[in-house]
Amino acid sequence: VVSKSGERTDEASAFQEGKSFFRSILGSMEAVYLSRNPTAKAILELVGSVNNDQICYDHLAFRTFGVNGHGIDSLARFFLDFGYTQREELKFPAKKLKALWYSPPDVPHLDSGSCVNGPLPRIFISELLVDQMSPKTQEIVRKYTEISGTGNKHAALASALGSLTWEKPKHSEFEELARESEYAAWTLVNGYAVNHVTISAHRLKSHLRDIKSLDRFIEDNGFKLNSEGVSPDGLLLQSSTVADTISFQFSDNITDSVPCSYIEFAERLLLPQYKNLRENEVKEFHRRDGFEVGNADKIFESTSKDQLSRIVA
Ligand code: OOG
Ligand code: NI
Repeated sequence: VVSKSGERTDEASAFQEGKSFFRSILGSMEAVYLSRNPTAKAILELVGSVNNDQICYDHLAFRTFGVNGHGIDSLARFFLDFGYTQREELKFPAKKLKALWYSPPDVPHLDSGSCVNGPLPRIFISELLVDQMSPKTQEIVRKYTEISGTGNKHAALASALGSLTWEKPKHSEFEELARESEYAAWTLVNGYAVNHVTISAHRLKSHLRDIKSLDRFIEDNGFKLNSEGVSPDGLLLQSSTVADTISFQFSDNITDSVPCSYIEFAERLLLPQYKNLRENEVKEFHRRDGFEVGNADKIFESTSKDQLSRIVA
């Protein structure tokens, strides 16, 4: 197996043998996501059904608690082990969050795969800056990450199984976190589960390959979008649905609905220096890469109460 730079890599062969171990794990993470989020599942099926299209994932996203080794690094290790490269950091001071994104290894993929069997996705991992939270919130987050013990070393496994690495919290603890940070409350009940997958609009073959058409198609089919954003350079266009909710049984036997995951759409336009390429010459690296704080700031709110109540209302 030969990479773009022309060398033979072990890394590449780790992805070549049929359905690789790495892809199996991504597949388990995706299966958890699809089983808990009927909207995401329906949208993936719907978009894929137009001209029998293949879906490429632009990225998968995860949330973590940035405290005592339970933050971004706990999950990033898995992706780094399989050849991903750490890229830029994004800061969200008002939400007390930071994020890092990771680009996939340059491995050839068989053109026949869809979703986790398509081109490897970017990975976006964020963390709550726990030290900056109120004492009450810190106390709850520290309690559960301590209960987790060395669970942080098995973050990818937890994500693939759909298990929390800590015990279920009390309802009042969830509510307490939700008052200060929807992100914290989400992470307490969802742990390392996939927060969203993102459909790569420009890699669709149907007319949905521009995000405006895709957004309209999603809304015409009865789904609500939460946000639409364009990066300042105009080259990264993103939109997302409102998260599904799931019934969650708390440790004190109270059952309540909690936000689960949503689905996102991204269109990456050609970088200016490549805009005269013919369509069949265009590769992903000719397009705008990375993420954008302004877009992300709104996308984070896809799991927030205000958004969820919009669907119920
Ligand atoms: C992540 C929100 C940001 C993006 O693509 O910029 C994001 C989250 O909700 O955890 O997904
Ligand atoms: Ni995203």
